[in-house]
Amino acid sequence: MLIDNINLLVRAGNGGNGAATFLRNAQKFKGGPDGGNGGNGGSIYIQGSSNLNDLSQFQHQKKITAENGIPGKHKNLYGKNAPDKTIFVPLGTRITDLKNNIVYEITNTSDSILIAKGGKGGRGNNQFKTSTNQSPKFAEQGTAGEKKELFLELRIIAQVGLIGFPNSGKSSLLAILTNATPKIGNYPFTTLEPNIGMFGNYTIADIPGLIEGASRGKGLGIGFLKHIEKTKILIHCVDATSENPKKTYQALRNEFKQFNPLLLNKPEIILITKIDLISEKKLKEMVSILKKTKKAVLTYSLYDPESINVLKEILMSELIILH
Ligand SMILES: Nc1nc2c(ncn2[C@@H]2O[C@H](COP(=O)(O)OP(=O)(O)OP(=O)(O)O)[C@@H](O)[C@H]2O)c(=O)[nH]1
Ligand SMILES: [Mg+2]
Repeated sequence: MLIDNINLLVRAGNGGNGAATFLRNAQKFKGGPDGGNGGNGGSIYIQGSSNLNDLSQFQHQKKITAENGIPGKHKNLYGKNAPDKTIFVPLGTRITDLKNNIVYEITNTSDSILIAKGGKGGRGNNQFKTSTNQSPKFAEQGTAGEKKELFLELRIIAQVGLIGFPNSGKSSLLAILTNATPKIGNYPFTTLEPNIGMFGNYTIADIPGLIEGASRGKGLGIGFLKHIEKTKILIHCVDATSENPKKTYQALRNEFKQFNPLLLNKPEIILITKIDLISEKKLKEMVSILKKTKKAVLTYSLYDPESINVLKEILMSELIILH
């Protein structure tokens, strides 16, 4: 199961305390202050990784901590800084800091975000020696590391999104275009979680079927639309056997509008699927009706290799143009 959201607690390390000690040896039984500084606590960073596909790594580890800095010691020994920690998350992860609602989007592998800063080590008493106070008895405490409550949510970054009513042939299409092997079934809502496949260097996301009223929670809801917010192009699958293709098409567009109207502006190919099941006359009618949307309309059947090749070629050239 694809884990696409999770709550995570992160705690950076505390700074080590400074030491309040005095030099003591055979010669000097009452020497000067020699307390060293404490080390800094480890900070926690978040970075994108292209090797991760979902957030399942956090399913059993909901709290991540960095080590505390080591306290300072006598003989002016500094405590060690604790190592920083980096948490890797899949590209497309949106992180919300729940206390202040600051949102971070992880879209590449190069940026590293400081999410929780380690505490500063305290200064030892040696640092507080002045002309008027040669023997300070106090040292600074290390400061606390930051704690954050985070909400992580995956918004898949695929270049192509397959959308459509349940049973319209989306998963079958993903299996034809890519290396993916999604479950295919002759019943609605076969797909319960998005499937991802590679089409050349591009990724295609097959989204669970959506129905009219999905924005009000019907069917599986419209939450899955978050996974196509970042796609460059949509393939809107319309089943050739649907009674009123224009209405079917518009019904889904209305659901998009409820979720995020920007989705309506995405480049889109309308793909009439399962054309082997209808007459040529009916198909012609359907194409001309859907062409009124001013979108590219293609037709396809699993059993027509020519239609698959045309689709592949057009999709690839669109992707290259949009790159
Ligand atoms: N005749 C015919 N059947 C097809 C074609 N493409 C898909 N199918 C069948 O249609 C049914 C639904 O296919 P899926 O690929 O599971 O459809 P889906 O859109 O992913 O469905 P959900 O996951 O439920 O949203 C399956 O029985 C497929 O074998 C086609 O081109 N022609
Ligand atoms: Mg499916």
